[in-house]
Amino acid sequence: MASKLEALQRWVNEVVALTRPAHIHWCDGSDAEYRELVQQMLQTGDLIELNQQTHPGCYLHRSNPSDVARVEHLTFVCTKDENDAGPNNHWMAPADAHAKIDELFDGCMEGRTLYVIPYCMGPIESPLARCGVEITDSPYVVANMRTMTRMGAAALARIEREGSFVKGLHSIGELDPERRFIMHFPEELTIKSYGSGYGGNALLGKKCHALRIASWQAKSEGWLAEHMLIVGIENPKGETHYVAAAFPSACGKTNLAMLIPPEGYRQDGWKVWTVGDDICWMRPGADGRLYAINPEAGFFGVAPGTSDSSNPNALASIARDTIFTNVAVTADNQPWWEGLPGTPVTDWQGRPYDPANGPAAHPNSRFTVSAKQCPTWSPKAEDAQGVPLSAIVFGGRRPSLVPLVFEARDWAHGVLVGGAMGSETTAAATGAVGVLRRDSMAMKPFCGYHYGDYFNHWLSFDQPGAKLPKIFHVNWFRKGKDGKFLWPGFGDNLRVLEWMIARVEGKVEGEATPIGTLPAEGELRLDGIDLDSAALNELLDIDQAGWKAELDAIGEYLHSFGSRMPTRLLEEQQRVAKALAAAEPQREAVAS
Ligand code: GTP
Ligand code: SPV
Ligand code: MN
Repeated sequence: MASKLEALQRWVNEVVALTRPAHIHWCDGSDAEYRELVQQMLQTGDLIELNQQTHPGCYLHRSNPSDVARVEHLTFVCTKDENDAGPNNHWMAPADAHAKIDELFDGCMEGRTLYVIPYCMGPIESPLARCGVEITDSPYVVANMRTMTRMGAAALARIEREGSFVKGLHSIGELDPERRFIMHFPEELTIKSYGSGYGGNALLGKKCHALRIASWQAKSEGWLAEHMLIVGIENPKGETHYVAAAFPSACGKTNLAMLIPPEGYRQDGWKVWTVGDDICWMRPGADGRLYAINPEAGFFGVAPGTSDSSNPNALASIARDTIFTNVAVTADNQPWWEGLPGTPVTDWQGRPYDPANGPAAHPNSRFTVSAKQCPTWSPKAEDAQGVPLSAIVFGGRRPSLVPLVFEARDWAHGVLVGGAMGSETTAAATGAVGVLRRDSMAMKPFCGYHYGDYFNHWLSFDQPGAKLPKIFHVNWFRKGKDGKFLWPGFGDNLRVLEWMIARVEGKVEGEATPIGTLPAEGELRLDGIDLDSAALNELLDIDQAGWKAELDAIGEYLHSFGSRMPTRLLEEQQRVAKALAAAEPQREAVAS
């Protein structure tokens, strides 16, 4: 073995000594290897074959019912100094954390196969890409990592060239929630995850590496690792603007990344290109603009609600060669979830479907599919230099108060807007659903260090000569008095993106308000949708009293991060609060 791989070999040897597997397999990422894994999982019941006529190459995996989402209360950032992890993370001293989890790993792979998965996050030739190696005893994890990352021989070759990689050790253990931890050691570029086989807990290249560890690396190296989709919007002239958007888990990233333009837009020649649906790594280029890559190679998307009307691109992507996790099944063995036509006969736990047991598909059921199968997959997604960003968008589930869209007045205000983000919790993590919480930049569960330092790092990009993207905030989830969403959402979100791009190009004025710039009357293209002027008024309304209370709450939240909170951000909160206090009691309605 070549010298640069010695560190890898040494680590594998250590893990073998600790976990004592019966077999060791180095993954090469080949088709033959994948076929063999699938055959083996069909035999063990880890995978169930779906209807191969309607869904060739598609399989179903049923998780242990106690293991169906990320576990934020069992996820730790283990830095030498507790302050470096910040109040936004659970912390454990590195030595204690290693001791605690190594005890669980002791002998845990007896009788099992240990898989060594070399992977690359980002296009193999990209200077922005980073490599890792995951060791796991789960063939399901291997199969998913093969789709979600550039896994195998090419990644190993890059690791051999560079000599550095993130170490991720994973075992499903007993799948016992009492014996489950997801631990991060950013100073050691190491992850240890025990006791879960699910998504973000187990596919260590995704949230653990590409967000928690990468955000830490990005801070010292001058870039950003973010929980954002990346989408290209091509106008009828053939010009494409790239937009990155941070929405919390299960709040619409995959949907916006794969958006289908409304009828009138399609006729005019608008096109949408998918670059990424969950994670964005970005850094300033030589021209001062921010360039973004998607470190992933596949989609691990929310199944429920994915339909021909909401997201036809996703539906087309998952017609073949897809692993479904925790969905229901129809009488003729097709995958099924709430939002699809037809009826389920078997629920996500394999029981005969009974509505009394709740939804047929688990609300956090998912599909794993190669990004190449997406009809709108952007050719630029493989570009080693990434795509230049015109806009950054923040947004969450806000049933009230927050308007459909507003623009931050500058970068520092944009950092405040992202930092102040709030959203209702969803089924993507265990715990209560529908509870409003602050989720700065949609990174609450994923920022690998102190939020105060993180905001400071964001502010630091505002340098002389920087040509930074404009920052916006959106809310697709505002509800009317009847409890229904006011905005049609999905494809119609392009109407809002078009306005943002018009702002970027300086083609519309907007209307300045204390919280930011909103579309002025007539600036949102609304032909062909059923939206009455009362609904539009409500969507663009600014409730002064409500916003004053919101700014107070934001101030309190920022102060909760103590002395590491940049003064610049506190000043920005004060500026907006003062502007609100000075404003007229009620902003004029803008509807036509
Ligand atoms: P993660 O993969 O967990 O990070 O989620 P995500 O942000 O990619 O969310 P996704 O696009 O899968 O959407 C999650 C849920 O939000 C689905 O049930 C969608 O139907 C719903 N959703 C997405 N976009 C919209 C929208 O514009 N309006 C409304 N009302 N719902 C939406
Ligand atoms: C999320 O929860 O934000 C996801 C799914 O994208 S997971 O991979 O489980 O993190
Ligand atoms: Mn996500």
